[in-house]
Amino acid sequence: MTSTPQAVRRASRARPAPIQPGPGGSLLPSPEPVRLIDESGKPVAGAANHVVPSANTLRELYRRMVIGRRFDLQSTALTKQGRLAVYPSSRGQEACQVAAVLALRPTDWVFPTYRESMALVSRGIDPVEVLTLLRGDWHCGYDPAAHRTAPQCTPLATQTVHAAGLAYGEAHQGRDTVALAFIGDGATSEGDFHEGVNFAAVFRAPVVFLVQNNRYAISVPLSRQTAAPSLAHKGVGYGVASEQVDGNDPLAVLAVLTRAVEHARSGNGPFLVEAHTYRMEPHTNADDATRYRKAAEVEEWVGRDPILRLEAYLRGLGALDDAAVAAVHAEAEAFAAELRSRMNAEPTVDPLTLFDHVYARPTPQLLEQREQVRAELAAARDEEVDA
Ligand SMILES: Cc1ncc(C[n+]2csc(CCOP(=O)(O)OP(=O)(O)O)c2C)c(N)n1
Ligand SMILES: [Mg+2]
Repeated sequence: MTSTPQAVRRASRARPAPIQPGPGGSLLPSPEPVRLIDESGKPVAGAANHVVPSANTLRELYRRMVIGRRFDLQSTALTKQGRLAVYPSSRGQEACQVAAVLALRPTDWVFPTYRESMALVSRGIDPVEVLTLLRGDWHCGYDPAAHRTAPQCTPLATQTVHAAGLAYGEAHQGRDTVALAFIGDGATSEGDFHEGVNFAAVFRAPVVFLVQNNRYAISVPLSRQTAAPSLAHKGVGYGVASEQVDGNDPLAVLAVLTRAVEHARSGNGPFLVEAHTYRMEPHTNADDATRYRKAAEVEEWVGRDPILRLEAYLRGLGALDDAAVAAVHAEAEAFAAELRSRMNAEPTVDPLTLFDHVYARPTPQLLEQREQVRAELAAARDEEVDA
């Protein structure tokens, strides 16, 4: 079903119409995650009801995934050099991070968690701005309105409610914007996830909920998180069409997300996608994952590397050769080198800005505290001069 923005607007005002089933004709996800290529990059039989993205689109997906991984590696290194306070890596989740961005229009909105730095870089946001919060600053670094990207959300699942509200508001004003909310497997146990998905379903808000099931919520494995047959199955209880996909199959992730975005944009209400993937690194640089998982398990997932998989597929197609691969890697190296040198420059931070933008009219207490900090800074400067 396709609707004009006016129709979406009318539908959102009227009594909720019956929920439309998803692409498979049912609200339930496929019994097995959708796959278009296997672990060696060979096309899988029986995937005919999914549209394989064009070679051009897949080459761009590959390029952004390689740059994304290099960015991720560089960011982890920056924590070791004391340039970042903390970094949650998404190495191994490149297919989800980049395909989500490619499935959207620049006018759509993204609601990321702390783990989505790679997706944000892929969306074209300056990497230094993306890392601002993780560097320890008090703001998110980039302009959310200009990039149509909400600040990276640390309180689990709260971004699902923000996404539902924004999507509902956009539809109400006659625009066909889609909001995509990233969320982790663990965060689907949060009350806010229930509220966000339920609100979006009842008011038919055009939201795509992308659950990256990377098997862990810090040290808590999926087996201790839910008794549901899959996280995608949670959709049916809310009347939300859902699908599960092999999150390390870049073709499948892009194909499924493209359909999910179309579903939402066409006025059919929200869509829930569960991408089965794996967190290759510890939760953050501050975590020791060897305390709760075996090296053999990590090794098994190394063999499912989404980048190598896409590369093998594109080579098989004749759409990628050694020279093209080398060019992409050279571009990724240059990207990391520039990021390194910009992040190694000493930041100039005025501590007094901490007090700006808290209230339109600062409270007397805040003014008092500001004055206290200002006096302390002035005294410290005087001491430096005397020394
Ligand atoms: C409301 C809330 N409770 C607890 C935390 C602490 N916390 C931070 S990350 C995390 C695990 C989240 O796991 P998951 O949703 O699977 O996302 P992942 O980190 O694996 O991407 C927890 C419990 C938090 N940030 N917010
Ligand atoms: Mg997780």
